Amino acid sequence: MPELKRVLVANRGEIALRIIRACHEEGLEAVAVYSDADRLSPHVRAANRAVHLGAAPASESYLNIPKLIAAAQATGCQAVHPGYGFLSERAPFAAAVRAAGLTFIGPSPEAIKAMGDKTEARRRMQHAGVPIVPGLTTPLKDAAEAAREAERIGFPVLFKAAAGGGGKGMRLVRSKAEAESAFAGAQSEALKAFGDGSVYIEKYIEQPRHVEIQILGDAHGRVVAIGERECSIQRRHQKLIEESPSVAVSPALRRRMGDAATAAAGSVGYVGAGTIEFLLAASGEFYFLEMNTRIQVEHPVTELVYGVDLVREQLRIAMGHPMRIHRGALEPRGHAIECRITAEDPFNGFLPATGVVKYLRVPGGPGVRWDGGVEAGNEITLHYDPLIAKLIVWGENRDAALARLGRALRELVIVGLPTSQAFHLRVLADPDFRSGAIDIGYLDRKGEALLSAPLSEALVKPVAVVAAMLADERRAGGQTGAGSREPSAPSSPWLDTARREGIGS
Ligand code: MV4
Repeated sequence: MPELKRVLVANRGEIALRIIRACHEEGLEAVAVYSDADRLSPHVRAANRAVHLGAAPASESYLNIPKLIAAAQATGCQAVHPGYGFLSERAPFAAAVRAAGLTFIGPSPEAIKAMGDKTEARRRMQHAGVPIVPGLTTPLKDAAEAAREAERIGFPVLFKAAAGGGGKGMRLVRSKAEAESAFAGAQSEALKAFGDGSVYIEKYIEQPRHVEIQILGDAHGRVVAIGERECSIQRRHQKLIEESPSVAVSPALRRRMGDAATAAAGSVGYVGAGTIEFLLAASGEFYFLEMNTRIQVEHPVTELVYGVDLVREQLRIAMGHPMRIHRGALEPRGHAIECRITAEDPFNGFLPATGVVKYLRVPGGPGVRWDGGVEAGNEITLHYDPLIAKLIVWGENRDAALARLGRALRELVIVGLPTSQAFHLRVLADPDFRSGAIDIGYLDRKGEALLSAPLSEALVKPVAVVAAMLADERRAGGQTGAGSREPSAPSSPWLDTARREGIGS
């Protein structure tokens, strides 16, 4: 049984802070790591100790395996938590951590590798009785075979990179005429992106939802499924909004998908937190897509609805504890929704934005959770992903959660750079989103229309946020004398504008 006292958190930003908090609640010390760009980041101060890794580029810092192992050893850590992204799904990292005599807080290198190879994953799922999308479970040999198989399976089909994930090296083919060149395109893109040009073929499922099942496996061979997350609101394979439960999943379907996910994880002897992604077709049929062998960005919606702390469970599982969570005791309660607040300009093609966060007012109150990794004064650069924070709300049902999300999004003020905030408000106002009539094509179809709605926030917003800032300043320190601490009822027309535009309070 590994004795755990101190954990190296091999990540940055909000997930590093999330893991440090879990360590502290579990009675463990946390050691942070940071790059030149993150000297002032909250995760550095939250940890018991912090180790500087090097320059801002990830190759010099958060992706540098020898530096991370050296940091863990120099600070007397017994374990390494990889978070998500960076090295979290690299089997060689998990193996290097083990070889250094440390515990990797996650699955075995073998499980990571098996699930990272998409055709091997499909073979294993087929063997475990998990439904997979019709198609092949081995790579195609050449363009002629690709065209033959496409005809046999029936159009439309998808060519996918075996080493892939995330949509790279993927080609949709609707007719025989396109098949050979699409196969070649997928091959060369896969080779460029992954150093492996292997491509396989699947039947294309039209307008499905992306529904994923959270699982936990312990070191004693037990696996439980902890409900689903609806993740269809995404743009170019980046999720923007996630929720649990999915409006499309009945209790009976939840049980079937949970059983499939449990079998999927069990088939690779999975230990730790993981996610089984499914496509849920309009027909109600579901198909295994991929397994993510890490804690995911959107894990909090599951935590709020199921009353579990997934990161603490990861730590306990790594310590060899048997799972405390039992299948029979897992019932969803209420509804949770997460919005990713990113440094991107939705009005400019979601162009990644840079700059200093000059002012940050975080929403609060009942049912609101803010998982952030940035505070006022921090600079957002292009070195890392654009996630500033996740705003997660809980309500007793979906309507209550939607109302709370609108309220919380209107409390949020970020000054200094464009963010996705205003876009979330527009999605939230959309009747299709509100009714749950969504699929993976939702933002492709609707994104533009949402942005060209009548408001001209691009002009109004700077004025509104300055007004909100001034109001905050006035409330915080601009008044003297007894009795003056009551918040004054703001009567400025600028604040009225700010309110109308959904900025400030
Ligand atoms: C599919 C599909 C439809 N049919 N496979 C996209 C990324 C990769 N992880 C798998 N993806 C898809 N695979 C079949 N057979 C549609 C997608 C897809 C998608 C899946 C989940 C979430 C968003 C998506 C956006 C576009 C396409």
